[in-house]
Amino acid sequence: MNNSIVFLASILFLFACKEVNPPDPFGPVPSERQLAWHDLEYYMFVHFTVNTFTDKEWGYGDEKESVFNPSEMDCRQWAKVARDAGMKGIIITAKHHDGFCLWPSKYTEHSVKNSVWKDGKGDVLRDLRAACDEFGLTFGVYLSPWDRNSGVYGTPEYLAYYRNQLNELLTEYGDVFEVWFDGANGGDGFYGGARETRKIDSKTYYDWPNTHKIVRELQPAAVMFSDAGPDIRWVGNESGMGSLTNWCLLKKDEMYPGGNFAKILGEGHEDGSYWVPAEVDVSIRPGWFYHKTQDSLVRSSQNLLELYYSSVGRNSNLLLNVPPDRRGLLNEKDVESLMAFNELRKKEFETEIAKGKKVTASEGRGKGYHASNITDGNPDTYWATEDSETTADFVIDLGPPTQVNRILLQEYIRLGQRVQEFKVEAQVGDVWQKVADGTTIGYKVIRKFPVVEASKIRVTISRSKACPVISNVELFRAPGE
Ligand code: FUL
Repeated sequence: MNNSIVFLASILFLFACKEVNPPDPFGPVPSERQLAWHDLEYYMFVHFTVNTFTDKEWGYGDEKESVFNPSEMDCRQWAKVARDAGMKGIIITAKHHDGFCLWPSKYTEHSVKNSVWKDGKGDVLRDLRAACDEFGLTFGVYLSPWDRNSGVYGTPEYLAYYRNQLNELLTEYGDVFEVWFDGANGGDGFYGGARETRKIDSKTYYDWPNTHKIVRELQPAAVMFSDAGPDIRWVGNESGMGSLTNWCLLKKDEMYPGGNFAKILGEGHEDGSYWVPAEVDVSIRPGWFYHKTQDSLVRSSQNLLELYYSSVGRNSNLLLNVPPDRRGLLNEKDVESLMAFNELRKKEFETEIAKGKKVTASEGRGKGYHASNITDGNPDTYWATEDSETTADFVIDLGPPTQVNRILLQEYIRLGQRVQEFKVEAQVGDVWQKVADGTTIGYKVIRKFPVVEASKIRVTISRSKACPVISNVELFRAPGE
C-alpha cells in the first residue's frame, strides 16, 4: 500500500472515530425530581374525609369528629387496586378544606384521634404508607391551605399551624414524591365557631416561598404542585383535558397559587423561564368525594382510555381520583371500571411495530446520535441534528406493508423542550399520506389515526427552537379501525 493511501485511510478512520459533542441544553430543563415525576405518568388521587360521611364536597369545618367512621377501612385494598390498575402511586387528602386531619396531628383536636374509628387510635396516613410500600407504590400528600375549621385561619398565626402540620407529614411518613397545594378558597367557614367569611390575599397571605423551603429541606426529592408550580402545574381544568400544545415551561414568577390563570395553564408558556410541566387531575366520578347517588355515574373503561389519551397522550401526567366509600373501600363499580380500563390500555399498546426497525434521517449529528437511536428502546439515547439544523425528517422502514394506527413520540427532555411543529406521514403504496400533525412533543405525545397499511412512516420536524433531540418513537396497531 502506498503512503498516501495509508495516510488517507488514517484520516478517514480518525474522522469516523471522532467524538461528537452532544447538543447544549436549550432553555429551562427538568430537575432530577421532575424527571422522576415524568416517568410516573399515571397515579391515584384519594379524596377521603368527613365529607365521605356527610355527603358533601366542601365540609364547612364544624363536622363532629365522630362522623368519621369507616366500617371496613382497608388501605391495602386501595393500594392493591392502584397497583393492579397500572398506577405508580397514591396522593391522599391528608387534610381537605374542612380541616379534619386523617392523621393524629398534635396541633389540632379535629382529627382521627377524636373519631370513633379504631377508638381514636387509627392513622390513615400510617396505614396508607405501609400499603404503598407493600404494593410498590410511591406516596404523596394533599394539605389544603384553606382550613374552614381553624379558629386562626386568616391571621398570621395560621401559617405556623399550617407549617407544623406540613412538618408532621414530611417527617413521620417516609418518602413523599409529591406535595399537593390546591388553590381553592371559598371564604366562609366555621373558623373555631366564628362562622363567618374570611378573605385572604392569595398572592401574599401564605408566604409560599418560605413554605416551599420547608418541603425542599425535609423532602428534597419531592415535587410541589399548585396552579403556579413551583415544580408541577395544574392543567387549568378538572375535566381531564391536557392541551394539544403543551409547553413544560412557565413564567412562574408572574404567577401565584389561587390566581386567575386557568386559561394560561393548559399551554404553558413557549418562552417560559422555568420547567413546570402539567398534571391532569380528574375524578372517576362527578364529585371528588364518594356519594352513593353517583354510583351509576362512574366513568366507563372506554371513557378512561379517552382520558389517558387527553392527558398522558398530551405531555401531561394523569392523577385519577378514586374516592373510597363509607366502608373505607374503593367501591366495586370504580374497581371494575379501572380494571377494564387497564385491560383496554394493555391491548391498545400491545402490538408495537417500530422497535429495532431501520431509521434514516435527512440530517444527522454524527457518531452517537444516529437516527436508529429512536427505535432502540433505550430512553437514554437519541437522534440529534447539527446545531444549525432546526428542520429535519426521519423515516422508519417497516419493510412489508404493516397496519398501524397510533404513534408515540418523545423528546430527550434533559436537553429542554424544543419541537414547535411536526407532521407524520405514512407511505401507502407509492403515496405519502399525512396521518397526524401537531405542535409540541415534550416528554411524550401519543396520536391516534385511522388504520393505514404503511411500508414506511416519515416524521418531519418542521419547526424547532433548536436542533431536535428525539429519544423515542413507537408505532402501534391498536384494536379497532
Ligand atoms: C380543588 C378543591 O376545591 C376540590 O375539592 C378538590 O380537592 C380539587 C382536586 O381541588 O381545589
